Amino acid sequence: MAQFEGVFQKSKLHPKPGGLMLQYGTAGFRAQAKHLDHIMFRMGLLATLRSKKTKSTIGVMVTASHNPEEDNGVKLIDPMGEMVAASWEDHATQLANAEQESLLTELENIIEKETIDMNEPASVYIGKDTRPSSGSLSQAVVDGVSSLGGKFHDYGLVTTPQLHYMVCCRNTNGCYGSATVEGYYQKLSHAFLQLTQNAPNRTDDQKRLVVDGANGIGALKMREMEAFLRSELQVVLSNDGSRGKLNHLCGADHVKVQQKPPEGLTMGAGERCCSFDGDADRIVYYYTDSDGRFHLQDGDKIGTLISTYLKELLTQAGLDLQIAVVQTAYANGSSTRYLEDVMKVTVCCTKTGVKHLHHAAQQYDIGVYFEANGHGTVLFSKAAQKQILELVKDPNANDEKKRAVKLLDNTINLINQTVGDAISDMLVIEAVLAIRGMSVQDWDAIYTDLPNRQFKVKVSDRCVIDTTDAERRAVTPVGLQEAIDSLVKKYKQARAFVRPSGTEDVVRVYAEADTQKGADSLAHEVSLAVY
Ligand code: 16G
Ligand code: ZN
Repeated sequence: MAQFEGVFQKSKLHPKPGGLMLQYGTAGFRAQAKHLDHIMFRMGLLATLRSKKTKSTIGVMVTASHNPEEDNGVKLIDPMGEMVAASWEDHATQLANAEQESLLTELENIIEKETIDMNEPASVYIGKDTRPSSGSLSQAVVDGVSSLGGKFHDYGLVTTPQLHYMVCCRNTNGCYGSATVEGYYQKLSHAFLQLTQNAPNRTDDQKRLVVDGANGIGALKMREMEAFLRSELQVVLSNDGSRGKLNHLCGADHVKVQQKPPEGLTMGAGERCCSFDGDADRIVYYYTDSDGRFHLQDGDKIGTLISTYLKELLTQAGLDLQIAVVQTAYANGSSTRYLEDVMKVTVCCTKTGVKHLHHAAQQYDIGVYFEANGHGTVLFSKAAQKQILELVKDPNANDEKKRAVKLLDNTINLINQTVGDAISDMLVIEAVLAIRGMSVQDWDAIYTDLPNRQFKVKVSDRCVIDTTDAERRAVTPVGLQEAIDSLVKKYKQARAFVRPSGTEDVVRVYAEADTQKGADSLAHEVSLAVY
């Protein structure tokens, strides 16, 4: 243990409040910022071990995404920019909950279990969002890394997807791009400008987009990026952090859950608007029509728009690649029906949480994944990218093929394949609308959402609910699913499910039906069945 004396001494500066137990959940650790100092130090330690194990750079992002400003959190990023492997989530929880005197034992357990060679070098990339607590918490991560002799690069204020991107660039020796914020802007803006050349006659009105930055890091980064876009996108930035509080009455989560526009944003009738969340890994679009009615284009609509565009390009390019859309139980039934019946694309449903969707999307040539809440991206298999690149270079391809494959190539470069990215997704959506000459209203009209309602139910122990079939059916408690089935039968075009939340101590209830009244009433009845 002598080699860890330095760790032991340093850890005393980041003491764990006795008895506090936290779990590395769907989105890492999340809690009130004041409880997290020891967690950050320990995640610095764990990231260093993970780096030694994988012989790669690992990322540590300090953020609590859409949660209130007083909260904070931390997520580890694996070598290719994806979420940390599930077995290491358990290590994270063990290490986080060890009392001071057993910290070194816990550390050694992990080293032994994972057969880590402590002589390997370690490298950790660190980023943070704009929360007041993020500065000192990311310093605690630095302390953890340094106390184990790891090297670190502190990127300071970055969006979550920017840090994922940086980690991937570093571990692929620059093949994915250069591991700097500037490199990120250059790669994305270059691809965007190439794409918009295919829509030369856009008016200023069509180039204009109102962006709600959730008073967070996304607003800051959007400002930095604007110059790179050379007026091909004219961003009207609201909730830029100069006045309002992070995520308060604004941002993607607020808009999606409340189904209404954010505060602090002026929107003219028919004007295209979008909201980022607090760490800019989610986006939703919306507009109000001339009758003042609010229309939301959530993750399902985004996934549909992008997959339709890609499918069309594949056909034009004559490429035989399988495209699939990955959704969760929350996907609106209309979107699933449209994709399967009209678009004839494969639709696959997974459990909630980005890592599940990401993993499922990796199984296809092209996997488009979006959660209804606006988190998503597109993954292209290595083989698919190779085929596309070969066709770009093919001198015998006719003009239609050439155009389509060039568009595909630039679209790949515009997409952040490591994780959902509000800025990248926004540019993809803007490019697709421009190229296809679609207004936000045309996009909205692709299909009509079934009315739906979500509720949270407080129960004494949410873990008694166990689900199967991608969380669409409850296995326990006995009788619950039968009760839900018989309630659903009372409504038209209805569907409902319950699942224990992975981030809050509640059970979530979702219902949809042919009318809003029906969806509300079904959600209410199902909530009562949960008690
Ligand atoms: C986390 C997940 C998000 C999921 C949400 C569900 C990541 C990066 N984030 O925020 O994808 O939709 O949890 O929360 O995986 P719930 O389990 O409380 O409903
Ligand atoms: Zn987020």
